[in-house]
Amino acid sequence: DLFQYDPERINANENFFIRSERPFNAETKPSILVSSFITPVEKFYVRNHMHVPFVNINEYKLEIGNEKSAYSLSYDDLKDKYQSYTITSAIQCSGNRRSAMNNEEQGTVQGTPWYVGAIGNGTWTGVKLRDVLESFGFDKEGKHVQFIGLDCDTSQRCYGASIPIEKALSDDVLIAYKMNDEVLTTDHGYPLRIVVPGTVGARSVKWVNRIVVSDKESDSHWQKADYKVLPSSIKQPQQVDYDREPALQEFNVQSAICYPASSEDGNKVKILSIKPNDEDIKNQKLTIKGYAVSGGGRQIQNVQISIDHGKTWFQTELEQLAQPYMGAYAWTLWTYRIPLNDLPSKPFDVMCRAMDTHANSQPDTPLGIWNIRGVMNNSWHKITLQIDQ
Ligand code: MTE
Ligand code: MO
Repeated sequence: DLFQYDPERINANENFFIRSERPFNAETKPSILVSSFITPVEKFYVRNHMHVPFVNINEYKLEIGNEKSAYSLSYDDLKDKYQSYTITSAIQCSGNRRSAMNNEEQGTVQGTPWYVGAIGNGTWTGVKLRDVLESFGFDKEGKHVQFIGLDCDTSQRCYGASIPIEKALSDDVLIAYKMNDEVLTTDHGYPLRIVVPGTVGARSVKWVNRIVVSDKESDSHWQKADYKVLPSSIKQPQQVDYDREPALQEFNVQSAICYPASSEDGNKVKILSIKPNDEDIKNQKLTIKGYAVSGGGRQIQNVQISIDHGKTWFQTELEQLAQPYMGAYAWTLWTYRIPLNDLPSKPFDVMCRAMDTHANSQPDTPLGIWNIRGVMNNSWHKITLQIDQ
């Protein structure tokens, strides 16, 4: 049983909408996402393609090399011999919000039907990939750095991904051993995981076993034939010349409404009936909350909401960290309070959209960005509310 080392997941149904048990795929419920700036470990979404691998920490060695030579580091070596750094960064699956890409005109997309919760914001402590590569002299060769996980199927195909050498040698890519100041949990990659901030989650390889500097990208399925935005004309992934399509790296600008939210799976809720809470009644305002984030370290400049399908927009209040230029990897949380008197008595739509500091904004519908794998959906997020007075 390959799954025998999957952990017990306490309160999983309280924290997550579970998309599959084996492998375990679970997204954080929206109201939990906005209840703290740092997503608690046990509430952070989990995206596993296979089982959780068993690791004997006394025998574990991280291999670092190229096609010709390899060195290895034990868990303690890695922690003792290199300086440690902590960064705050969101990790977002490129399939986040995939389910909203399904539409009648263009069809149903393929993959795990995530609502808005395949994202979390954590602090990551580890050593810089660059420092490790430099220490073995691997900083002046190769075009890509590949990461190979310990999770392998019965034909020894292991999870893997790669990033361009420029990103790998940047200041920001970590080989992490802590998440939110705790030792990594097995679901999030114990003992070591790669964290590639600002880049789609698929490149932040968990349970990393080998790091390979190469002229080639990873030849794993998840680099070569998945996590690509295919042309919208492609309705069957088998029809594609995958080598022509680039592997996703940085993600795009994204935002979502997370509160109010239903306790039911957001994918299934057509109209969300709510009663304003005591505080809202006292203030005569309805509180709306959500998150926003952009890729590549671009900071969020503003998040706006509309209740008239985009004719007028209200500026929300942002909670964000002061972060360096092109180093804004943490997400932004936002809040807006709409006067209760301004709200229609019939069901109405609330939409949000974010803009980053490079004026990248979100498309109003998924029509222009539809792709069969349903990745990178960043169209305006919409919920339909009915206020019960
Ligand atoms: N690394 C390994 N070894 N195996 C995996 O299945 N899933 C990837 C990435 N790293 C994966 C992996 C994907 S697609 C995502 S979105 C992130 O891990 C999810 O990280 P999390 O489970 O810690 O939230
Ligand atoms: Mo992912």
